[in-house]
Amino acid sequence: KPTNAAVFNNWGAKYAVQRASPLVCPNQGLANELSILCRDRELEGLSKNALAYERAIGIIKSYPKVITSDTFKSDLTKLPSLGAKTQTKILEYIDQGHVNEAQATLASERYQSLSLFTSIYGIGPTKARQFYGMGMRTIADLERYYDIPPSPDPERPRPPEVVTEVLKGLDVVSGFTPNGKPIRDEGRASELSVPVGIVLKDELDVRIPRAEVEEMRDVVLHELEELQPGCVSTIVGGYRRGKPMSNDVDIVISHSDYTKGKDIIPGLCKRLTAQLYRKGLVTHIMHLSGFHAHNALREEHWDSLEKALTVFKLPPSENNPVRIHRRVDLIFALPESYWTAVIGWSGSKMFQRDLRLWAKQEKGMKFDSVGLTRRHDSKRFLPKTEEEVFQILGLPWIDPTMRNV
Ligand code: TTP
Ligand code: MN
Ligand code: MN
Ligand code: MN
Repeated sequence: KPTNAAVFNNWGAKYAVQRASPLVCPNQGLANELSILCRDRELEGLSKNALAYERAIGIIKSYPKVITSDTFKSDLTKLPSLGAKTQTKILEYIDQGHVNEAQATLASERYQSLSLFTSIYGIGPTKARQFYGMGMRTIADLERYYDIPPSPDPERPRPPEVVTEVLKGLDVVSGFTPNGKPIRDEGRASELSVPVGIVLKDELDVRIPRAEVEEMRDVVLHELEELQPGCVSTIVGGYRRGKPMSNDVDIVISHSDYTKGKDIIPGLCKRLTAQLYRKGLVTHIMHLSGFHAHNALREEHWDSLEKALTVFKLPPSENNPVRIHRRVDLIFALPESYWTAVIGWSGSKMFQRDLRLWAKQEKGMKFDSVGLTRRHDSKRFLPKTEEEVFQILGLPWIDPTMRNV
């Protein structure tokens, strides 16, 4: 179904869900400069400021022409989501092709270290600032802190066989005992996910091409079909928004039988993860719902669906004798939650945030990945397609590839 034509000209609209936002926009350079400032505020824990930048960037991402002094004056100066400070920065960009503060931020030691630390799985802005406050600046500092043997050549990533060796030495808890029983020690796995993230950083930093995303999906679904026939699934996340390269693979899984699915889905997350672990496909479990309740990644667990956030490694093949570790997120939804789960996990983060806001403020409804309900009487909607979710919310259809806000 094609994206509703009206949303291409709706760049001034208040909510991101009313606008088309392509992967690459005509003002991508400006969006990138402002993203540095947004990221900086996030790293510093200034979430309100970060959100203000995110909103401004959102407008720019859906603006269909190159911004000049003239179009800036005629189109953008009156928008409430572009405050005075942001407008000054946009003008700087029009004049000079860069934003002074963004360049200064990029050059600062603090921004560089905080970005580096948060690029590691399991380290968020708060922990990164703590480490910085303790005087740490580099990956080598983190390796010393966590007692991880340093890379043989600090200039180069560890070769895959060295990575495997170091991981063994770390006595990493994968979340399961060797015979596939979940380890009950709450929080233990999340503590351990940081050193795993450090050792695997170089591998996890490598972006995943679409063909490999699909290959990983096929392998996961093959195991799933053996365990539980009749499941349905969609690759969501950046892949579904059309990104040529992804940071991880996100798959929403449900069951084709609407009635039986209610009994089949609960617990399937653990069963499949254990199966993948036994087969050596999943090497680490960073988070498993119901397994450890509290950890540093709390903010990320923004819904109550069963999910496994894992590290995955494809078996070697003829064309690819050496495989590297990849991040795979498996999300399980009851049939009645499938389409809201697919929408929520397709993102972008901003798109799904504004979907919740739109539902609440404009429609008196509650949207999340689990479902769609009317607030005043708690009536639950049971959408049978993705389009139906948009219809119920009174929104024009926007293709996933136009949700890159
Ligand atoms: P991610 O996998 O973190 O991001 P992504 O798939 O958009 O991009 P990539 O992996 O290539 O970096 O999250 C998947 C989707 O889940 C995301 O698009 C939106 C949703 N999501 C949220 O809405 N809030 C969150 O805090 C997270 C972590 C994800
Ligand atoms: Mn993703
Ligand atoms: Mn993910
Ligand atoms: Mn957790």
